[in-house]
Amino acid sequence: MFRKTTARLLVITLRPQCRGLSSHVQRLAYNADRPTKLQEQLLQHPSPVPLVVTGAMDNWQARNWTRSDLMQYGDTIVPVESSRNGGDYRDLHTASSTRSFEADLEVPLSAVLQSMQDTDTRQQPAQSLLYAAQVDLISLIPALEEGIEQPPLQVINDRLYKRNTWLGPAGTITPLHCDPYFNLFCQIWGSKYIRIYDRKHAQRLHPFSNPFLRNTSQVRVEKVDSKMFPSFDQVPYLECHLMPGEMLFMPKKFWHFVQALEPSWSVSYWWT
Ligand SMILES: O=C(O)CCC(=O)C(=O)O
Repeated sequence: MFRKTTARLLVITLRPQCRGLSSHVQRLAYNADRPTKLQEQLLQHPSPVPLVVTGAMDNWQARNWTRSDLMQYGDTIVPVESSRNGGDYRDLHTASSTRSFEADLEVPLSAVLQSMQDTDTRQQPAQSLLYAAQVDLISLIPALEEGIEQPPLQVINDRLYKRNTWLGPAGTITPLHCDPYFNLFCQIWGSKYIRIYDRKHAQRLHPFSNPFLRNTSQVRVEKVDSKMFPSFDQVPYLECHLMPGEMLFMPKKFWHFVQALEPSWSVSYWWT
């Protein structure tokens, strides 16, 4: 696989982990009168850089939908990742494999929506996090298309590789990894903390040598082991809190770490 509280609480716990050279991803306001300009702005540079685009999702009806609205599709079976105690997909491929992470489970969408509710109200903090990650939910539930607009980039029409949705509770973590695609990552509900490293720093991020995990870092960004990775905090990075209604453009092979700060729904478009 090419992968994977409230806002303030997590921001405080994340920041002290890494005192490296960090900057914020620059923000760009979308001009609805000149939609074709966006593609130029994102891709015109010989070396494109990450950018947050604001104002390009104002017409997405899905932003106004609630979890109860999605419950009408609650019987739809969706693949999920299930994690507890900070487990993630690396556990499937490493010797320290624990039962704190399971992939390829299938559950009704209602269970995911319920898990979002539980973590939101913190009624059952010990429960597993159910994350419908990297799923094309829109193909499973075509009615969702009504609330999700195709982003105004011709290149997505011409060279789309995969559309993914990411639906889950606060606290889901996608470990630091890179994908061989451009990515327009659109935030519908909730906010996410995203940290990005330039592809040129790949070797300083300690990728696994295991062929299944070569695109994934051994470093747990949320809890860096500074004895094992003493120079990790010297690697410069960009970061943002992606808010509902914002899109994040990421160039190919840029490394990224993603943590949901609130119950969250995102849609991403990967192209080659
Ligand atoms: O939102 C996430 O948890 C991960 C998203 C991601 O890694 C991607 O879009 O490539």
